[in-house]
This record gives sequence, C-alpha cells and structure tokens, in this order.
Amino acid sequence: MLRIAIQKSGRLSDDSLNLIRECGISFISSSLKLKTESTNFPLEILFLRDDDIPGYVADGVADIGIVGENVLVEEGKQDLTVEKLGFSKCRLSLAVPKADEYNSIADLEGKNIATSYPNLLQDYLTKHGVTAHIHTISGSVEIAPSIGLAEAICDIVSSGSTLISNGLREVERVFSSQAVLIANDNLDEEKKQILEKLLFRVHAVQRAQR
Ligand code: PRT
Ligand code: ZN
Repeated sequence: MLRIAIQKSGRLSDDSLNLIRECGISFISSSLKLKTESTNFPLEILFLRDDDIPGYVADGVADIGIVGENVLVEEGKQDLTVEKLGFSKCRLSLAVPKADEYNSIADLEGKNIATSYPNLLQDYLTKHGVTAHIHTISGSVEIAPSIGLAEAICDIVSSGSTLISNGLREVERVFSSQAVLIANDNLDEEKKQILEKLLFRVHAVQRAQR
C-alpha cells in the first residue's frame, strides 16, 4: 500500500482528487474523514494542510504527496519533486502601492517587505543585490502597506484582482509555481512499483488532456 498526502481543503484539493479519480482510482471520501483507502488500487489518501505535506513526505509519514512548488521550495524540499502536474498555477510576486514610484528592484533597498515566503523572497533579493527588511506574516499580506507595516509585499498572485482591490501594483515576478507530485526518496521496492503504476496512469491522463 502506498500512502499519498493531499490538501484537505483549498486551492489544490479538487484538482488533486480529480487527478486520482482520472487515474481510475476509486475511493469513498467524506469531508469529515482525514484518511481513506482506495477500493481498487493499493493507495491510502491522507488529507492534510498543504504546508505540512513536504515535511510528512520527507519524513516518510506519507510516501508521496501533491503540493504547490511555492510551498515546497520555500521549505527547501524541492529535491522531492517527481513530476510537475500543470494545475494550481500561480506566481509569487512583489507589489507596491499603485501610486508609488517604482523603476527597478533597487528601489526596494532598505525597505520593509511583508510576505509569507521569506526564503523565496530572500533568494530573489540576494540574487539582485538588494538588502531589505523581511517581515514574515502568515496571512492577509495584501493589507500590510495600507496599515503601515511595510512599503511592499511579496505574495501569491493568480488573476491579480486581489492586488488591484487592495490598491497594489505587481512589479516583480519572484517565482513561478504549479502543483507537483513529490515522493520520499527511500521507498521500498513494493512502494516503488506502486508509484511506477500510478505514474504510468498520470502520464496517460496528461497525454489525454493535451
Ligand atoms: O489550509 P491550507 O494551509 O491547506 O491552505 P492555504 O490557505 O495555505 O492554501 P490555498 O488553498 O490558498 O493554496 C494552496 C496552493 O494553491 C498555494 O500554495 C499555491 O501553490 C496555489 N495557488 C494557486 C494559490 C493561488 N493560486 C492564489 N491565488 N494560492 C493562493 N492564492 C491566493 C493568494 O495568496 C492571494 O491572497 O489568492 C489571492 C490572489 O488571487 P488573485 O486571483 O486575486 O490574484
Ligand atoms: Zn497552507
């Protein structure tokens, strides 16, 4: 039996469950259960917070998982990646109040930037030779400039409408992300074979979608 960790409820959940179903894997799911077993494939499904998935897979509590690259790379666990899945696409971007002058990343020198992704942001700033004060907050990052916490933010963007409705303008793309399948790197032979079978089906689903 192979154990997969997917997001319990959020932007990755529906597409993760759909992918498993499209692979012909049946299971009974209930919104109250944190764990379910397939009825026709040796797979057990765990429903978790997305932030916990890379750690659980790295530790072997789950064998494989589906998570956004933004979370995976922020946690420094990109080596677990097996396959890009092509859904939940988004970007991590820097944004400033729309009336503020902004010419280049150098304008952020010495500024305060609020984000939930301090590692990805620090890498980007370092690469561009900029030193700024990073304020790590876990949510509602978009309101930081309007309450005087920061001059800029670094947050996930997909349509861009959240930035616009908070009076912000996207100025730099820091990281591009999509959902990825990750796996523990010490799977035993039996689990490796189940993963191979699963990947074979995932590739067939991906070919059919093209
Ligand atoms: O409860 P749990 O911890 O599991 O979930 P979560 O709230 O941390 O994550 P969730 O469900 O919001 O997102 C899960 C993953 O989906 C993220 O890690 C990304 O990989 C991916 N994803 C894709 C997004 C978005 N699109 C997205 N638009 N994650 C977040 N957003 C947010 C963003 O933070 C901002 O507040 O949506 C807002 C911006 O959206 P637009 O369309 O207005 O630009
Ligand atoms: Zn989360």
